Amino acid sequence: MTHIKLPPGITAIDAPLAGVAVDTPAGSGVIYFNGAHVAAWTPAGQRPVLWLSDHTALESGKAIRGGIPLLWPWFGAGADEQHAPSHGIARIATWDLLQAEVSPAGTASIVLSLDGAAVDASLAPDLPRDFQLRLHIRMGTTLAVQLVVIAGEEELVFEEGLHSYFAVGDIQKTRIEGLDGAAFHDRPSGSTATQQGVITFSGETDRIYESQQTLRIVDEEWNRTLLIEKVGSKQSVVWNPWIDKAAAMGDLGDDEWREFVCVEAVNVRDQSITVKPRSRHLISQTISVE
Ligand code: TA6
Repeated sequence: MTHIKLPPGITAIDAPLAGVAVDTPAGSGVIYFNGAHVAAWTPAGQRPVLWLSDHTALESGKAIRGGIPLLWPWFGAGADEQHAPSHGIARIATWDLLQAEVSPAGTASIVLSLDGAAVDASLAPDLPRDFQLRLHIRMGTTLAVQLVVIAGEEELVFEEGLHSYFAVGDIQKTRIEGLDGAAFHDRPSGSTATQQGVITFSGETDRIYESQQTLRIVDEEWNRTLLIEKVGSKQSVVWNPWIDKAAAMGDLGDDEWREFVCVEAVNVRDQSITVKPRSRHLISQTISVE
């Protein structure tokens, strides 16, 4: 449970996981302390913007399928493809609630923290223990999520990302704008290429784009456009598992591939981040409905 006084509009929850629920005139959402996981966000008058699988685990120490998983300190299985758990330890650690406020306009500002000393050393044995992570969340008519990585006495080298799952009416009637001309690494084939025009979806799509651009998710089915802005991120990942990969994932319904697209702000592989002792790095994503 939380130990700080919560303002009207933010309430403590303890099931299915400990966390806080936001419900103000500007919007609503849920943040779990497991992974500092923003699991839901719905701006006032809109459909839900973040997607969450009906089949996700919601257990302490387990990854959550949907919302905004944090990727840190490695992406996937890491550059050497030898690391576990997938996408690192931040998403399965229990974070502390540092701050919870609501503005007169109804925007909830919430800060969560993770102290390196509190992380199971066996999960990342070569990680210095004196790092600190902070997640700053501003949830209202827009959603801003900022991950701050603070090095202690030792230099930190890491991959990172905000692995956001966006709800769409039908992935087959959805396109991503803003990556035309961007180089990308296609993970299923291992090849590299340059994006021609908008991204549409007709099969498994798992690509790391070299791009700092603002992106748009244009959802024809729901007649909605999501604006995805970012700071401190040199790459964007676009992912949809499609049919076969969805069927092989235990925490994803066989037909749920139709309902979401991941557009992720990341710094991975040759864009990994090095933070000098007692310095910090910030990466953020701001989401709005146009
Ligand atoms: O960001 C895309 C990706 O790396 C995909 O390859 C897929 O593995 C996805 O992340 C989900 O990863 P997870 O560890 O959450 O199952």
